[in-house]
Amino acid sequence: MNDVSTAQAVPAASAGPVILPERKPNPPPVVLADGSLLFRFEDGVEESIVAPEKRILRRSARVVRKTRETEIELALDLNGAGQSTVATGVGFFDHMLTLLARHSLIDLTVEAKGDLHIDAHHTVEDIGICYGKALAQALGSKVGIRRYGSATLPMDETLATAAVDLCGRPFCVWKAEVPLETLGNFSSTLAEEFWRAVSSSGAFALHVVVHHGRNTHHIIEAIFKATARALREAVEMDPRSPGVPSTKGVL
Ligand SMILES: [Mn+2]
Repeated sequence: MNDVSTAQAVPAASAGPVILPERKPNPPPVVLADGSLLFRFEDGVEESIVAPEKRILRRSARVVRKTRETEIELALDLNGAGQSTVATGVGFFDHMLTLLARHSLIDLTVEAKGDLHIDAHHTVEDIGICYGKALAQALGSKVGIRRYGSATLPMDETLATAAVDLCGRPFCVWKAEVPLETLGNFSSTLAEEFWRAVSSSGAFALHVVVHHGRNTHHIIEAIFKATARALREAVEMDPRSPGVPSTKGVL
């Protein structure tokens, strides 16, 4: 789908940037009772984000996004314990999101109603957009984080590597041969769609390499688990390095 608003980081108060939509909402954003800003766009897309000064928990974020294709409410907490409540209507994807939370220790709540009568494409991609936005929002100014993370992870016959750099620039390199197969109502091609959407709206570099593997379920699961482990490392606070982890001073 093409109605994706590209996110832009705008420096703001202590809790870090609010990721504002790039295009102009119409009418102007409204402030909701809980302090969230609600943006409405002419094509029917609605997005709401929690203003930093209203955030109760640091390093957490909530994104609500409505289009004619999907309605998604997603919240995450970087200081989590790996807990999740996930209901997307796509069983295999629920399985992947649950283990993403578990192995990244990023708590995750997702409630999605998508146009599954067509297929799972819009639902999976739009959840990726929301996950990326929430990640960027929760990271804020990125002071004190490790920034880089990588993991090589075996799952039976499959070996996958994921590496991330939370650098503020979107880039996704996908070197994975995933057999064409539909797992429940999840097409195996959607794994790449999801991670491309996450890295793009989260503005970070993600490299995924599958060294070898045969079973489609194992290959996709190894990718999600490796990326979860890489993210866990990258978002973690580094006690030896208190500032922004960049020689530029800004990420
Ligand atoms: Mn499994």
